[in-house]
Amino acid sequence: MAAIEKRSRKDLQEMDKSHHLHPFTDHKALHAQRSRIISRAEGVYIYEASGQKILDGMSGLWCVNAGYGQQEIIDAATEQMKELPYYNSFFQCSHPPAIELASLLKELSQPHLNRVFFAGSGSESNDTIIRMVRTYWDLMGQPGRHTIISRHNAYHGSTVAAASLSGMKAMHKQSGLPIPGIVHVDQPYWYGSDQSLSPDEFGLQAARSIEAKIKEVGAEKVAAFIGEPIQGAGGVIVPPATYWPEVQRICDEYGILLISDEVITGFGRLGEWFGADYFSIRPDFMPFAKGVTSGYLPLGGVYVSDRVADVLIDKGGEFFHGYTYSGHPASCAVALANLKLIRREKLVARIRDDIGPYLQKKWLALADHPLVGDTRIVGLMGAFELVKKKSPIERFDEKQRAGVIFRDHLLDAGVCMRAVGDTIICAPPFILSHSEADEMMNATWKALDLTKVDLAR
Ligand code: PXG
Repeated sequence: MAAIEKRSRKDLQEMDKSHHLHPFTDHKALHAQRSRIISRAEGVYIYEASGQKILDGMSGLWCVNAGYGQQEIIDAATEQMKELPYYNSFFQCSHPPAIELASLLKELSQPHLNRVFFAGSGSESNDTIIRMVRTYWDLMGQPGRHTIISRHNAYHGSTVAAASLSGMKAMHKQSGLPIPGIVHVDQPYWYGSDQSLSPDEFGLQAARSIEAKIKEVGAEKVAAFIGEPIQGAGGVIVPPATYWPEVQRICDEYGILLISDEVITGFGRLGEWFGADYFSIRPDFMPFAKGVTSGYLPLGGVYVSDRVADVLIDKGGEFFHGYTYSGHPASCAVALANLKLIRREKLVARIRDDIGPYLQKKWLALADHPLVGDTRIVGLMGAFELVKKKSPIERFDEKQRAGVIFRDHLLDAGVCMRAVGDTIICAPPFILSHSEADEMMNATWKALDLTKVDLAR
């Protein structure tokens, strides 16, 4: 018997409304409209239960990098579930998929990142890092070093600890976050600044806000700095070229651990295997999730540098931390199939040399539209900002909901992107063809024109 019953769209919406609480959702608003029911997907397209075909410009939630319907990933899950659907890696046990995956992950990353710890999600991975960072400094005889510096408007997840690392005001306001020992500094968002500095000067200034915070807190109390190479959920904030080298210098100078959150940028999205490679930084930790399995099953994890792992292993004794699903066999088998596919098909180089530059040219040309203020894109991770006036910049009133109007027109035109306020963000699957990129951009121009008409009313 099928596990999922065949039901009408209307019935599904009714049941959804009655019993299902959604993540990051205003339920009253949702119930007034009803949910979109996504019932199947293939390639770069998702299908709504009404039959509408939608080009998925967000790869699900920044994760379905290999695209939908990849048979070898599906087969890997099926085979592994038959062989060993679950076993743990506590209590001196291990299993082939986790072992194989840890070894493959090592091959893909920088030489000093030799070990991984598995989790179930990006949020869990960042929780793990907080535990490891603080344990590391305790073992180093510096138990006062527990403060972690993050950035305003960062997103590092939604558990109590990961939401504390995140720099989202609205999240902090609910439930009394951040927890103690986590502080925030400026984000490297040049377009959102008063633009009195050049991007390069601004990048240095943003990095030096970390140094100022270290001095304010006291260097002997600061354990680590965490940042997304390019901020994703915050609106695809691409830092000026001067930013990351200066952050690396500061971390080195004060002996602070550097955490590069690769949950979105990991496994190829920027046209390099990791954001740390793209920006030439040398992190002590890299949390990952999403693209490691292309979202086919949940899996997260943490790359741990030799600097930290050697101390934890040699001096740490038992590390009292782990998850039931750390290194879940089916998830690891799916990750192996997914990463082997991405490597065999050379999809990362394809982003760097082919579809990335192809999309970039068209994406940057959006700046010619009267509503588009800033355009930015690296690899297959792009954003543009809707503005009322370009120079000097005048933004739309929040109540006009320009971003939402655009997003809805775009959806009607058969393409899905996300609106973060009036910033429109896009992260399509790595298999996007040239003609699918054209389709995406044609719909974008059409939706921009319709948005302009609406906003002029
Ligand atoms: N770090 C980063 C950089 C992320 O983008 C997480 C950690 C947390 O991962 P999990 O697997 O716990 O969700 C994320 C997640 C959005 C959106 O609206 C972004 C994420 C999750 C949900 C929504 O852009 N990123």
